[in-house]
Amino acid sequence: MFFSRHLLLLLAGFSGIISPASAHFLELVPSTALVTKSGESRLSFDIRFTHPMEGGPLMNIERLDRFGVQTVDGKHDLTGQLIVETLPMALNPARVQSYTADYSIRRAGDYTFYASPSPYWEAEEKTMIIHHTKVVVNAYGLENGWETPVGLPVEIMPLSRPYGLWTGNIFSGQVMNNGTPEGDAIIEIEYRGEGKITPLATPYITQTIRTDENGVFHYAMPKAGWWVFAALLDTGKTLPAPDGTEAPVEEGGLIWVHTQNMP
Ligand SMILES: [Cu+2]
Repeated sequence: MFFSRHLLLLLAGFSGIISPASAHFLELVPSTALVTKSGESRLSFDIRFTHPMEGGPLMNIERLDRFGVQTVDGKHDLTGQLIVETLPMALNPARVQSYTADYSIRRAGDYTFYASPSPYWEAEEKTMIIHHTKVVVNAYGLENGWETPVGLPVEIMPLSRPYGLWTGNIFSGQVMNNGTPEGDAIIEIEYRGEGKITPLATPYITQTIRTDENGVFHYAMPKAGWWVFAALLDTGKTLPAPDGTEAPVEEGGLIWVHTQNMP
């Protein structure tokens, strides 16, 4: 699907494997998956555009057009909380922007955080990429909203509650394209290995599954940690590329879920 220059450069290091199969994903990862005591209630987010399994390289996020939280009270804009983080980019003398943000949880309930970066020009694919991304943090066990859509242009609706999952659990979701189920969509799945896992071969880096005709998919997560599910759609939109020509837009709906080993 994807032919990523970043990946190829990375793989040149390990055994000359050439593969077209890996992608970048927007990471929206909170400091804790569940808030169970007040000491955990100050969340900090790392918002990065990267390859989660390999833990890099980073790609630039020019700006975040959307960053907020949805609770039982509605949506709250959090773009004022964003702090730009400028980090050196591997394999390139340029520096790239990522973001961090803090958010203090004061009440029990479900907190759905969401972010949409400005379109990213993927030169190798000649595509503009936009990843609408969300993650649900539950506080103090009150379940009141994880199943409520945020209303992102492309969005994965969790059919499994997206927190409190054990390692090995199946995660089920439904892909919505402007509120309508998207059948036969491609879902890419990646574990946030942060470069600590050496994949035996490139197909292990990104898993690919297809939804059924109702946009529904299922995947069993074999390891504890953070997993991303990305529905990547060609919605027929175009945007001007840096050279001014109209380029297709890959619009993604992403959800991050966390798994925990059973003690
Ligand atoms: Cu990349």
